[in-house]
Amino acid sequence: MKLASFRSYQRWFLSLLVLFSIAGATVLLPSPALASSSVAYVAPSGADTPACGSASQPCRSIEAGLERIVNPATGRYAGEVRLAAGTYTYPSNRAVAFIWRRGVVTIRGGYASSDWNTSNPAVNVTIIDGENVRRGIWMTNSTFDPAQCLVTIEGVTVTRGRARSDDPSGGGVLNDSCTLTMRNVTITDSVARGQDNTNANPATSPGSGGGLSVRGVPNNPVVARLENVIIRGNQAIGGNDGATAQRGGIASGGGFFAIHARVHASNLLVENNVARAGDAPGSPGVTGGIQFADGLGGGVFFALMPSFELKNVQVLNNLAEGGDAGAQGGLGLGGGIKIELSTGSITDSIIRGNSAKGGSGANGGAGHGGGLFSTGSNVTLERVQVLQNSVQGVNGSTIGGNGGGGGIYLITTPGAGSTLTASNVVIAGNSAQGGNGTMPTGGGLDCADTQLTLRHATIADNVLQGPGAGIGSAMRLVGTSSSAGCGGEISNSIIAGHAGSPIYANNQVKPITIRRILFFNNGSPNVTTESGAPVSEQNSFSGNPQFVSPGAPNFDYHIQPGSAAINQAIDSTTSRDIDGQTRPAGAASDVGADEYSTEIPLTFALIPRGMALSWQAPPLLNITGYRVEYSKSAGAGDAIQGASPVTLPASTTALTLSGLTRGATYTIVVVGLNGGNEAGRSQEVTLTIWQYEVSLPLVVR
Ligand SMILES: [Ca+2]
Ligand SMILES: [Ca+2]
Repeated sequence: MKLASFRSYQRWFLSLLVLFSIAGATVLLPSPALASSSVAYVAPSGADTPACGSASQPCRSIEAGLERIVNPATGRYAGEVRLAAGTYTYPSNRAVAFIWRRGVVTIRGGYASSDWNTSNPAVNVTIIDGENVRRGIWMTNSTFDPAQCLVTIEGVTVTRGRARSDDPSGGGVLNDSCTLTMRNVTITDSVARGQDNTNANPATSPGSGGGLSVRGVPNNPVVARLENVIIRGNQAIGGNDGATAQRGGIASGGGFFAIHARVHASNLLVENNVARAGDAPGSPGVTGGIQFADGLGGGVFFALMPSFELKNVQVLNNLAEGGDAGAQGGLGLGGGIKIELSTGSITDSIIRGNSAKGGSGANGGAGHGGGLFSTGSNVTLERVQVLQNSVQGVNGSTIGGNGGGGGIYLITTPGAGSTLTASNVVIAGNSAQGGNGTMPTGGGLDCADTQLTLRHATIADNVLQGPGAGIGSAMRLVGTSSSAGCGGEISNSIIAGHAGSPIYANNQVKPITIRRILFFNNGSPNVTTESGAPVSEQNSFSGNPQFVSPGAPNFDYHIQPGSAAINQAIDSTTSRDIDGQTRPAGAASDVGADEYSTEIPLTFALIPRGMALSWQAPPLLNITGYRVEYSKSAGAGDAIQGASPVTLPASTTALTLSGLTRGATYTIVVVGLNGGNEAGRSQEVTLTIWQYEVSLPLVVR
């Protein structure tokens, strides 16, 4: 069978090069001496006078505050701007806060004019408002050396930002080559929109990073650390082309765009963002035979990233949509996340409700990778749920677009490897819909030309929709040539609730082992292969996995005590499950993402003369309270919090034990109670309190 969906994925590269029309401030000054440091105060009640900036005489604008922290000897920033609650604007064509002098600068909101010492942004809401005409924050660094420019942004909400039309990237916040730390920040309702073209021009302006754009340069990647950041309701929009032109502009990263960057994000919410390519009504929609007007990464778009690390990230309800054209509708790729030529990991995260949709045209645009689209990248997923995402190839008057990889789509690009290594993942409730004349593929996962390692996965209730029958309702595994193919291992997993044969493999795949899978409530056979496909199905079995609450609205794929999955894994080397519970519990590991266990997952860290404990309630158990028990070495004292055991209500899942004896050893266990009875317990941990206090807590799992 012909697999028309593989057309020209390599063309992505062309789109990126045009992004580097960076208008950096080119002020030639001596290299920074980051010696002195100062604080400038800014409040809505202040005034931009020559003497402003003190706590008693705050400035009114962030711009004025920034100028007060410039070290006159170097011309560099060396200090901190504190913002009192309120809304900040600035009549500039650049940004409300334009950070261009390099050096070291912190902008921190959340203060009250009556208390400049404690930032509490939840109470003292501090808004940077671009008024739909300018960026909120723009950092630029003419040296492109991230070590020359260190920026911290804390405790602010950036809203209604607009990227400039000469560089439509980073509507809310744009960072070019500054080392960035962003903490307790919300970026919302901002837009990066490419310029419209009115004549034939293949360089129709793309829009990228509606909320946030982080750009390094080749061989000098920028570092961005995001903690407790919300990116919500932003848009990257490609410019429109006219009827005689070739195509609309590409859109990438509706919420968050990063290129040549090392991104470390924890507690990041990326929600309701849109990457929507430009339209070219009446036009081919194609340049050079390959370039479509594509929407790439509705929530997040990463390209050429040496590393990324996403932890506790939620990517929810984002949309990537191709542009409309007369002939060829654009592609929608990566409704939640699109990753290109990058290496990194996503852990303890949820990718849910995202959508990738083609644009309309005589040939309808295709949609691939509703939750995640990865090309030419090395990606690790650990404890990730990919739920309820969708792809949609749209109908066309000639032919519709393909729809593939409702949850995840994997492919490579010439010269690059592609791997996905995933364990303890749930891929459920995703859908792939194709346009007229096409077959939807890979309801949960579509793997092309990628080395796939999938262990302890639960793949359930994914669907194929469209006028044509689809293939691979759970997953499709294909090669596109004799030298490239999806290959690898799928093991100790559950595949359940799929119409039709759940797994399809064509005859150009690399060797694939499908080992020890619990198949339940799917069509048959378990695996459909083209003749000659090197696919080995081993030790399959069947039985009811007894999920707790599968499908909408709960998508709870924990297994119950009677599950057929329990203790059925063979040769598992995965040490924890999706809850962080230890594998194996009982006689052997369970297949699928969940290990049925009464263990209370416990995390702890030493602090001076004590330890900080936190734990999660295990699934299924009706916990009514906790008892923290500890024993101690001879001569050691009790914690200030009380002698063992310390009893706590069910709503409390953290405890700091302090006032412990230096050098003494304590052994701790957390017991979960149901009424008076033990329902579960943590593993025991034994810790020796520091004899000498050190500044950095050692975190041990
Ligand atoms: Ca077990
Ligand atoms: Ca579990």
